[in-house]
Amino acid sequence: MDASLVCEETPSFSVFAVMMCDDADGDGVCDVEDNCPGTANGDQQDRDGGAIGSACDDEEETACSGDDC
Ligand SMILES: [Ca+2]
Ligand SMILES: [Ca+2]
Ligand SMILES: [Ca+2]
Repeated sequence: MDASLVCEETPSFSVFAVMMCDDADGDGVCDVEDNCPGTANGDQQDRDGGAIGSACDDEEETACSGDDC
């Protein structure tokens, strides 16, 4: 009788009761929606609109941004 997987325990997800998604940087924005998954930027600011948040957009620092060019 093969019972190797019959009694597989289901782990409790109570720890994730508040955080319903992965949020690596803990800024309250889910990784899948976070434009800077590794940098806390709750405002999700993206000055150049390049889909990468200003907080972690290296190119944004050097890129000329519109009106002030
Ligand atoms: Ca986040
Ligand atoms: Ca973030
Ligand atoms: Ca950007």
